[in-house]
Amino acid sequence: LYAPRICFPPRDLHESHTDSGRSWRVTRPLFVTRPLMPPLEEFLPALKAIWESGQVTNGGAFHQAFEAALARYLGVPHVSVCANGTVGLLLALRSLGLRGEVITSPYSFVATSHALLWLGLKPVFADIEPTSFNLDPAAVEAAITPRTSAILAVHTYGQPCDVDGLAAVAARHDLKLVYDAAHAFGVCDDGGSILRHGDLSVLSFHATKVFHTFEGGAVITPDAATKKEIDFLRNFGFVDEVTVVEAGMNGKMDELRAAFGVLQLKHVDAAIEQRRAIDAFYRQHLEPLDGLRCMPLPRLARFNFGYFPVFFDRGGREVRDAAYEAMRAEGVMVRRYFHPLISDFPMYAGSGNAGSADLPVARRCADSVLCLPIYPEMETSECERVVDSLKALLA
Ligand code: T4K
Repeated sequence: LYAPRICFPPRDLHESHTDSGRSWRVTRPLFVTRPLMPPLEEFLPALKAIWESGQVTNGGAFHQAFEAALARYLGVPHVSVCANGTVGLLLALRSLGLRGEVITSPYSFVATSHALLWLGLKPVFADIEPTSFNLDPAAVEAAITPRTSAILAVHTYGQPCDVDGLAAVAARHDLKLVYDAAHAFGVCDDGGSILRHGDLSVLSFHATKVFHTFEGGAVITPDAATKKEIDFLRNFGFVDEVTVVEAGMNGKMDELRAAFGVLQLKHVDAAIEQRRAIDAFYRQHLEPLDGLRCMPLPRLARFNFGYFPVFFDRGGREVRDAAYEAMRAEGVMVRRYFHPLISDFPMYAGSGNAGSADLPVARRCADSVLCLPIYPEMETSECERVVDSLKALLA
């Protein structure tokens, strides 16, 4: 069912019985997302240039151009692009020289906390707020111990965290503050990009994101010196041919993906507008439904409409899971982002607050959430199919 759209039809189609049980209805599966793919012809000149130059990685012309264009687009001073969002998290956390415990969200993709484990840091989970799905600053403050060195917060579904609340907690306890902004490409509050908050922010450019480079990511840094540090870490710690100043890794982005990123920047605004229309369609038809709650639309200077989570507030996990199974059986490939909670995975058993009793809001969200398909090329008939499927379930 994950076959890409270009597959020969039989693998790309979903079949289900009609009421009679004798004939077949053939429909295309609706994935939770589809990557934004600009016209191939527009990418060919870049491919030709890469072929001709022979510079395919290690900070070539497209890499330079992408970093500059991205910083301009996002309205941030410095950007270091990298291999993927997970590597971006590793580079960012490592650059801060953290020790001991880091307070983070259990309601996220596993990469958030995995980055901490990879660096030998101990995740301590704190509960989230019920409407933003982001770390609750009061819960964060309650989880601080003498061993805490940082907060790793997530702008879940692109909704900004309580950045002032978290900054105040970090300042009171002298903690570093890093944002996993994997979902927050292009999101702006009244002061500009939300990526300016905290010590560092990290984007993901995975194929499933609003803006993608197949795989990719970026660390947003506040000044040139910090960018330099991230860039050393990204390239084995090399300053020049004979000077290595850090135990760096290979976290680089190659020329193909950088060139694709430059092209994507030209198309992403139109894609976000298409997403906005789908978001509005869903809200119009789903908000009146009894038993279902849409994520509140954040009041922001700019949002990216990357996800459309709905919550089954009545009946608990059984009701949500039944809806998940029923919709997928019809080819509506909803996802449960984020269930299970990260704190439920076995490698987090020794982490702080891993017991569900300490994380009631996160638990409730994980038990009730379904993320609906949303992507730029989604047609109105496909949105109707999702809405009809939900209405039938709730009737
Ligand atoms: N922090 C947060 C908060 C994150 O959400 C993520 C990643 C990260 C950090 C780490 O960033 P990266 O290191 O990944 O850059 C997906 C993504 O793999 C993952 O990047 C993302 N978060 C997470 C929320 O979702 P899956 O397991 O749901 O992916 P998958 O392959 O099931 O794809 C979902 C649907 O998208 C498919 O049903 C079909 C469609 N799809 C997917 C791919 C890969 C396509 O149409 N084409 C494709 O090439 O994790």
